This record gives sequence, C-alpha cells and structure tokens, in this order.
Amino acid sequence: MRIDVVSIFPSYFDGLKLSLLGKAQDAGILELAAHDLRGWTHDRHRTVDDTPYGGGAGMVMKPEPWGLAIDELAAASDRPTIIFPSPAGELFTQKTARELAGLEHLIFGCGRYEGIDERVFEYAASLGQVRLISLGDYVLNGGEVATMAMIEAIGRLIPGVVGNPESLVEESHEDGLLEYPSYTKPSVWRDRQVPDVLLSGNHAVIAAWRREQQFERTRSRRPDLLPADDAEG
Ligand code: 6GU
Repeated sequence: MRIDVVSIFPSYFDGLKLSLLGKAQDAGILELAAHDLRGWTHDRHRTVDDTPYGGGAGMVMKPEPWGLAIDELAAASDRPTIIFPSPAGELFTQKTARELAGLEHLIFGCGRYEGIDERVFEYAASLGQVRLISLGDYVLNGGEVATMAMIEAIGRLIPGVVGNPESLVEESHEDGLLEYPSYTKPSVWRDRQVPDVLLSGNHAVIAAWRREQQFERTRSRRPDLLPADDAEG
C-alpha cells in the first residue's frame, strides 16, 4: 500500500517510522511519504491561507496549493482514495479501517485553520474517491493527529504488518464488542487475585467466561454498540 500525506507540518509523521509501521516500511509492505503543502506554493511567503469570503473568524486554506498537490500525488496511481480528516466527516470505525486497508493508494489532506476551500473537495473527486472522515465528536486543531491515528489503525490491518494475525481477531471492535480483560503473572499481585477460571486450564469454560466479560463490559461502558434489546441494565 502507498500512503501520501499532505500537511503544513509533515514532521508530525516522523513518528510513524517507529515500531510496527516502521518495520512495515522497511519490509516494503507500506510506502509512506509526508509532503509539505508549502512545496506547492509559488509566492515569496509560501502562503497557504487567506480570509474567508463572506466574513467570519479565522482563515481558510487556499485552493491553489491543494490543487497542485493532489494533481501530482494522484497521478501516481489509477484512482486513489483521497481522505480529508474533518470533524464534519463520516465517523471513522474499525469497519472504515478495514475498507481502507484493502486499497492500493491513500492520500490524506490535513487541513488547518477553519478548513480548506470547499472547491478542493469537489476537484479531488474528479481524480479519485473522496472521503471526509472524523475521529469523533470533538475538535482537533488540524488533521495531522487524526491522520496519524487513522494510519495506525489502517496500517496494522495490512497483511504482514502484525506478526501474528490471530492477535487482530480477539480485539475490541473486531467482533462488535469490547475486549475481555487480560492478566499475566504473578497470579497474586498486591493482594489482587487473577480470576480462578483463567488458572483452571479448561479452555471451553475460559472461552465462555471471556465472552461473558465482553458482553458485560460492552453493556456497562458502550451500550450503544449493542442491539437495543441487549443494552438494558
Ligand atoms: Cl478528523 N479532524 C479534526 N480537525 N478534528 C477532529 C477530527 C478530525 N476528528 C475529530 N475531531
């Protein structure tokens, strides 16, 4: 998979060279490049923003540098998916991550200030599939941190990135429920005992207990994830 990111703060993405995604890049499974939007400006001040038509607070990102950036990066593949992180977008979920992990080429456009000139989204749709995606109902200062979160969620689903693919299966959200609790040695720590069932060696009973824990936690912490009938109590 190829991932291009456009940002006025490309060094944010240096962090993605670490750990699992760094290894995936070394192995050639993932090709990740962060680009400075100002590289597509042509004035002395490398201007990327201007005041909003119609008035109002803040600044809006100018369309011209975005147009040039998208032209250049989209030309590298057939029909890339162009993602604009935005609190006004569709919600990002594990399902979104799975969909995006199956694609060849993603381009993330990280907006700052009050947003990007709306015509950029329309234009981008002529070069690829455009998605505006939000991490949740709160506001970040720009798309960079949201993009990093999405790349991490997507990247670990690319075949070969996570060493043991089984570890992807038993996680929160993969089966629509929260994860069961985990314990390791010692079996007693500061007077707290690991649940007996986990020391029983009875794998069927352990599996049933874990499933029940998943439902219990989901009911108490995230009832919105359960069908309406199961969410009571
Ligand atoms: Cl994707 N971007 C910004 N700027 N704020 C957000 C967000 C994205 N998701 C939640 N808040």
